[in-house]
Amino acid sequence: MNKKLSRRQFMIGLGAIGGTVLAASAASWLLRSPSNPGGGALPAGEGSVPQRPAAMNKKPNFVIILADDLGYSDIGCYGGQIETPNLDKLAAGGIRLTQFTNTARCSPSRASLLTGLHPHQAGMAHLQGYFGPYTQKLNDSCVTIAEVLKENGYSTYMSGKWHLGPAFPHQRGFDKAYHYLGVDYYATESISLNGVKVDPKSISKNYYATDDMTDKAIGLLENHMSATPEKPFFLYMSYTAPHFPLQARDKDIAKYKGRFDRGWDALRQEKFARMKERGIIDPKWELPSMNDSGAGDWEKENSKSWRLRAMEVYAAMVDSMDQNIGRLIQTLEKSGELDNTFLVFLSDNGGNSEFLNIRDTTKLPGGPGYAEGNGHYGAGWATLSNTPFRMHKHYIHQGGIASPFIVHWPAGLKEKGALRKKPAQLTDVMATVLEVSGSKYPEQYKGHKIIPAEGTSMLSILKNDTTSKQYLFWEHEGNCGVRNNNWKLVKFEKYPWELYDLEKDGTEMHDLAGSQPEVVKRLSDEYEKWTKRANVLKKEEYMKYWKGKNDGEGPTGPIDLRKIKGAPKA
Ligand SMILES: [Ca+2]
Repeated sequence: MNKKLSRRQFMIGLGAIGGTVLAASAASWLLRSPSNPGGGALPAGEGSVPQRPAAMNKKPNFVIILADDLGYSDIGCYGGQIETPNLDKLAAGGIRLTQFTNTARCSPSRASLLTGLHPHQAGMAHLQGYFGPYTQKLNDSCVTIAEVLKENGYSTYMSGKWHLGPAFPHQRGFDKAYHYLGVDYYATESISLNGVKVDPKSISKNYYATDDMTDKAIGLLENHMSATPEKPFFLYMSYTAPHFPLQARDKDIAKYKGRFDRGWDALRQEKFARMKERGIIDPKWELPSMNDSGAGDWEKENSKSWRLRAMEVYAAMVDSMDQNIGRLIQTLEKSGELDNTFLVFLSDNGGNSEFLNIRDTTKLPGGPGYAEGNGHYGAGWATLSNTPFRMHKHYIHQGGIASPFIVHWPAGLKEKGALRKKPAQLTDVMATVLEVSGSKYPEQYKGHKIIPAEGTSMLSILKNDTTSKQYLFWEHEGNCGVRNNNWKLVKFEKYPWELYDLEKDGTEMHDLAGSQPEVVKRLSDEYEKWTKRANVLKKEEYMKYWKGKNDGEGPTGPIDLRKIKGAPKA
């Protein structure tokens, strides 16, 4: 396959026959900007998307769009500075949750999202690999949303990041899955379709991972509408953006030149005020200091130009993802399926403060994003991403686990643009999918007994902001937490429990553990019961299996808590 193929020829070569390419120029979902006059990232194609005949099955489709390392308030409709018109439009036509939480890290969050279990129950409490009973893959005691929906008559597709070890997605319920193993946004060597490597030579020279993942997803949807339009579908669109390395297209980076020049302190204050004005957060809440998240003051930052470039590239990565989401939504709209699609957008963990891995911080590599990969944007910008919350990816304080959560489903949710304040977590997505689709969750699957689903359907939250959910639980790397109504008990590994009243103090600034011992006891007892039920090991228990070294994905969190001003001493 040395000959360069068009995208259509390429898709046919991979078995996605019958698809047509969407005309990007006609897109109502591609809102244009001065720096992006064409609106779309890729050339326009020909034709239209086939539509499902009206008399056919009307079960809702599902599309879950997952961002990687995106903070709670990066996107426009959560008060952020980054332009995300397509996500904003979904929010304006749908519902936003303000108290949705993930599991603080890539693999655990993905495991919980897809299985409806806590990650420990699915074998994926840590990143893939490493830790004895925390296996290197989803275990046989869980089922994925794809497996459940496939058993209930759905076609199931995926494009993007998996990060759940073997078995790969086509072995866990996906009919067709483009699986991206790499993290480099310009490397074409690590894409497979249903486990078969895609020839890098067949991939466009204009390749950028976020665009290509979307292309592949659009191809899968177009093929579905041609080949099996009578069936409902599930698409898991799992972006790597804006996870490091910081790499984006020049035109997208140029758009953000100068946008962050005033630094994270001033921009965070402004965002905080905007979030209050828009009702995303409570006016009573206070803004923690940057030091509460291990970050320094902008004025004392001595690599400002490098930092600014990093944030401009990060913003461009999010902007690019939004443009691509626009193309995906346009495909759904043209096929006539958008209204009947239960579409979710969320992030797998909070903004990431892991250490910078660039030796010479005075160097600003040119070209598309950074020439030398693995750059991070650092704790200062991560704290801006997670405004108004404390801490970042890895941690169970709100900055680590708070996620944007947009649901767009015009056929089932009549209210438009509303905010919902009741708390929910990743396990609740499976429960919601089961209720919305009328699907049965199996007691057994392929001869294995399956752990009962953990979640509570979010449909009542989405419709009228009521919930029957009593407790929410989290654990990652020894950091842990439990929430019951307004009370949240949370701790850093090895440190004492902290107690917060999240209604009055949603940013976790006033620890009430000393004055409310009975609440601490009740919640900590529930937490201990949960750890036994959900196979949650203490860190010293799973660390005895540790044979590797700390390569940034090891067992040690990214910030030495002793360096955090005000942090309790061990
Ligand atoms: Ca992540």
